Amino acid sequence: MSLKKAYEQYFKIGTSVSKWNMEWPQATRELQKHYNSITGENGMKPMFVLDMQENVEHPEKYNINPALNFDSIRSFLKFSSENGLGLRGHTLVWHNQTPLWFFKENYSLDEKAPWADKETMLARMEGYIRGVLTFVEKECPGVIYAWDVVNEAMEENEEDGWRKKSPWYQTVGEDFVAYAFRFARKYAGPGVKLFYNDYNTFLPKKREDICNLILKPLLKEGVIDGIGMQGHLILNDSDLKEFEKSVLAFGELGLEVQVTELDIHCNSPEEEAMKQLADTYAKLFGILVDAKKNGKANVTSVTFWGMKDDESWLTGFRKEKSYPLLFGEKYQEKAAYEAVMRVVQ
Ligand code: 9MR
Repeated sequence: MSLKKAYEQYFKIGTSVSKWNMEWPQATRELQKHYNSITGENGMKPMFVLDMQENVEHPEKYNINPALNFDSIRSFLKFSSENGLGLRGHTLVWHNQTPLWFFKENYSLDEKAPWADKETMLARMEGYIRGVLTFVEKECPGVIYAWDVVNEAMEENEEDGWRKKSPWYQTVGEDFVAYAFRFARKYAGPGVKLFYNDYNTFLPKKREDICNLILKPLLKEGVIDGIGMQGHLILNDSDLKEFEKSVLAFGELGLEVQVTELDIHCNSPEEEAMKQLADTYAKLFGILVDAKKNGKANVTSVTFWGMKDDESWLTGFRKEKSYPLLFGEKYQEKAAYEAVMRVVQ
């Protein structure tokens, strides 16, 4: 049995992958066995696609149509199509992992240089989205089934609404989100689903803000298909009742719901902690399966953020060793794996 087979009738099962994962035969075998979707953990973000040298050296030439380099994206497309995996595109418009010079007048490397004006930034945004979406459609049509068009436009602190420090917000204003989705709709291939993706989407105020400020206006324009609930949770801390409320609230809007970056931070590998982790995963998958089965939310994929514990970003981020996933260092199945399988068996 495997994850993707067990969940076949409910939703796709995915994982984030690094460029190294795609080069290791054992990782490839695991990917073929358990998953039918992958997300580039880093390699498809603007910092890997914007051609710094070209843009910075020839700003007059590229000022409103940035030079792009598709090598990294190409490797994900090739790997996905060779291994029969769907690919989630992550991500087009984000405040992070997009170089600061991209937002500056004449692509200046000087941190104190003025921002480019709104008109210029909208042209750059359209040029970027057009470039990426037309490339992937020409190179490997149909492989990318969903794009995180905008990532994390809401504030980290749930009280604050819009993430006002984002260079996108600074240069364009809050309608940067609507523009991004309009451009994505204009250039995306047929059937490609457009997502808004964010973390802590289970917090009540953040859920409300996302619904009112982002999802409803975009739905009205017909330019959005789904919401990505990242799902970076913390063991014994994140509230699964609230998580379920969000799944249902987003589902009720008629959007597809995808869990796009699932992991549950847990700082101990001891049996008791691993049992708690397993229980939490079982509850979470129970919520998702129930919502899908009973038509309460159209959950279409669930993606883990990492293939195995020792590769998780969380150890660096939390500054303590984390054991947040279903597989251990040698891809051995943990109690959490068994628990997730039991939900549907
Ligand atoms: O896992 C990614 C890590 O390797 C990068 O250093 C980090 C940089 O911000 O981004 C991580 O992935 C993030 C994802 O792209 C968006 N949501 C939050 C994820 C964890 O930070």
